[in-house]
Amino acid sequence: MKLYYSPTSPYARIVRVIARETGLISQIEEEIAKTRVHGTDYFQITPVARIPALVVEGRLIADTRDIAQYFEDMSQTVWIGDETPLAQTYRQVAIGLLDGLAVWSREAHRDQALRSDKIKAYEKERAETALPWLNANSFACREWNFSGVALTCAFEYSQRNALDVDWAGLAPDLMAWMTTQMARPSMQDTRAP
Ligand SMILES: N[C@@H](CCC(=O)N[C@@H](CS)C(=O)NCC(=O)O)C(=O)O
Repeated sequence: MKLYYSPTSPYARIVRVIARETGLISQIEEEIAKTRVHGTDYFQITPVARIPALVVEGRLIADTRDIAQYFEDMSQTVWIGDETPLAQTYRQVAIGLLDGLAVWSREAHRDQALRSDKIKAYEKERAETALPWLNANSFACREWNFSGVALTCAFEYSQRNALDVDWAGLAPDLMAWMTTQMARPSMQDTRAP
């Protein structure tokens, strides 16, 4: 199977980490996809040209969560599993936080004249609201599962893109836990250069 990614995408990193943790990486060819370029050949792989995308025997899986679910099924390990209602909400908030950070980063990297302070401020508010919630609920959900991987990737992504969020102040317990996860070989192996 072939996994399309970009070295800086936090979404791709989630499934690249899980691929390594499960050992499935030995069956996966990873290829850097050319996104956000007019006329890119990548549209022939996936009609929405987003990463990550996994192609297995001609079948396209074009969503992070669904790729993780596929890896779970293939490896008989649990990354999403049968979630409790709280664990499900936790995952949704974790990914919602990451979605907001991605918008914020994209905004921050646009041409200076096009950047919107309003959008950046709103995304900062979203992150600053999500983090205390994630911290408060982490007693039940702090696990090296899909949400845990997503949050750790989201943290490193926000650091790399210099997004001004006080993770340690807003989510101290979560931060302490993530710090130990960042040392995992799967995280080191997928860290953006
Ligand atoms: N909902 C998608 C989001 C993936 C996503 O937004 N990926 C970004 C990279 S971080 C992307 O492909 N961007 C290229 C583009 O927007 O054209 C998922 O969960 O897989």
